[in-house]
Amino acid sequence: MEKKVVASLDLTDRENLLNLTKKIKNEIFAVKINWPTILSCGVDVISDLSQYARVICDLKIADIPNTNRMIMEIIRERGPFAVIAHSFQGMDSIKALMDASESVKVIGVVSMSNQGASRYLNPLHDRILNDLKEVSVYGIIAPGNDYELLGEIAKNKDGLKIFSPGIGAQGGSPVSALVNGADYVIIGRSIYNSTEPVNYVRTINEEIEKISN
Ligand code: BMP
Repeated sequence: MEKKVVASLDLTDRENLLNLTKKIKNEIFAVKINWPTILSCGVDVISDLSQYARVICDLKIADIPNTNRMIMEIIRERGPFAVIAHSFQGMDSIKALMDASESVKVIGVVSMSNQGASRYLNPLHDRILNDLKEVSVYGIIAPGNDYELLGEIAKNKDGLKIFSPGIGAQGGSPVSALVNGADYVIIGRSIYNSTEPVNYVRTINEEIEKISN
């Protein structure tokens, strides 16, 4: 069965990050890295990690089309699987990323898992999702700790892949997120702060296999 866990390895030490990636790579769909990792380890950490696993660069890119294109050109040379972009800034910016992406997939943020997102971003989820479907991104971000919102988004996702953070440290459960429509669950601290990260992910994979049968 295809693995459903995306390990959000928000580590700032390159050796720790590479070691954990090597240990965990067969148990996960992808590794996600964010600004703390890229700012600490340098942009080439993307190509270093890509030797072992699919890499999702969570840069939440949110700029004008020309700047988005420049960012994508720098990232794509390092061979990641996907890049996460914000969507609220408009589809011209998303299209610029996609035009420059070559084989890199674009994942757009539809709604977020933090509490403050309920004020500005999350009420717009319908409009953002419809626009992202029109430009045919590969995937979207929707919260794995708000099952009602996740379910609403999932109903309308058509062919897009839903990646859901907010699992573990932020209260969501991997199984509940998948049952409510996530295609992949993004899990960070609960994995990399675990004393036995590989066993921890194996246990989650076993729980997921049970609901898939
Ligand atoms: P953790 O499982 O440790 O809470 O990490 C979640 C990861 O997903 C972090 O990298 C965070 O920046 C990211 N994320 C999130 O938590 N909520 C969102 O709505 C979108 C995210 O990208």
